[in-house]
Amino acid sequence: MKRDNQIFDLIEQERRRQTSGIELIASENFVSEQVMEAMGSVLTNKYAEGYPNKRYYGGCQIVDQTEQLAIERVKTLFNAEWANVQPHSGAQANMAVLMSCLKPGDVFMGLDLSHGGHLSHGSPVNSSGILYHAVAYAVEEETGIINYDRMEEVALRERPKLIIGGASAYSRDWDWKRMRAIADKIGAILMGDISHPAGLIARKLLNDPMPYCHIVTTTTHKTLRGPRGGLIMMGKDFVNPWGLTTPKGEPKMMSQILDSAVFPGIQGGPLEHVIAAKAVAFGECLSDNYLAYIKQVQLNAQSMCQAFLKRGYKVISDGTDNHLMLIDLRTKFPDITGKLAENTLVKADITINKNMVPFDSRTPFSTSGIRVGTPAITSRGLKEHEMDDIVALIDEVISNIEDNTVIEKVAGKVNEMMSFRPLNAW
Ligand code: DSN
Repeated sequence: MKRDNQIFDLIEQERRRQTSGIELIASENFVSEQVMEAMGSVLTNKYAEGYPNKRYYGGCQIVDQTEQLAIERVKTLFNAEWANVQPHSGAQANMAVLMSCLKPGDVFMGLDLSHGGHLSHGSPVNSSGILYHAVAYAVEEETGIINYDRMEEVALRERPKLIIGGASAYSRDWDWKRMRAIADKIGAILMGDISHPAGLIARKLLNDPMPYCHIVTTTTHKTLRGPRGGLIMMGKDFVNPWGLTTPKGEPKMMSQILDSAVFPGIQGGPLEHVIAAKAVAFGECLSDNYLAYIKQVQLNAQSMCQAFLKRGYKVISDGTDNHLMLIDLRTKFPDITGKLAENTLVKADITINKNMVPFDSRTPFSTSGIRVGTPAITSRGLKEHEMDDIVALIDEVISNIEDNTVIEKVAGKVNEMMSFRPLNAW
């Protein structure tokens, strides 16, 4: 077969873009060579609908082993009793949990999207908000931090059947114990979506949701530094609270309901090449080397946060516990939108994303904020003393938003800074 130069030339251009720039999108990362190798392997050729040793296709004896290894490794990593590693994404994992715990029209509660929540936690344009009745809790305007007393008030008033903790743009740790107490008061299921800080949680740098949440979901490609994908876990499996029984009349375990929701509920054949890459990533996450990496991610975020504060930027909640921070540009640059900042920084080879800030006066398409995270630059080998240099470059661009000469000069510095760094230096 003739090589598809059109596509491979574009892939090479993307490799160069990733290599020469400073990547600060909080949800992105650079995987290791072996994660990439597993993803690009012959496992992509295999159909394996079903679960290990219960498949609808022959020839699954090898992929049964890779999938089982992924399950065992992630259970060890998070101290979970049960895991399903098949969800194609975090949104799919969340969809499967909602389908398992709710009927169409049922009430559930998540963090307001404009306060840092996720599309799949009840946005009106996502299946979570279309099929179910979503209500929201929020952060406090003065502090930018979740007020759990207010959360409890919303829960007691709205009586959601499911409560979701977790966010896409929230820099503080979660009080899972308090959330479980709120859920227990109204007989709700508590789900923790730890997609963003999963790596910090796995290595005990943040509060552990596993003892408190009934169900935990995550993506595998953010701080976990694995392939793009999702998974569902339970610290402890439990009998479903709705009286559902198996064909033999035995009470159904929650694990059976969740497995059926993933397949055949919302997905067909699992991506066994991606599952093998997840297994490789989980193995890496268990290593001392990853522990050093994820500690550095947190240290870099704290250092970057200080660098923004020092230059007069408003950081929501005035700090960070995890790998990201949300900057409200209005304090320093009232006329510059997140969209303009994002587009201009891209010209300087610095990638961030525009983001709504709590109580934003602008729309999600323009926004008053930017979200910045350290997992990807930490993978490139950058250390805490280099965070100030990066923030200085960001500040130079935003302070000279219409000056192409300055922007080009910054791009040159960025390219020089990144020129000798591999994508994954660990
Ligand atoms: N969770 C989003 C992000 O944080 O970028 C993607 O869905």
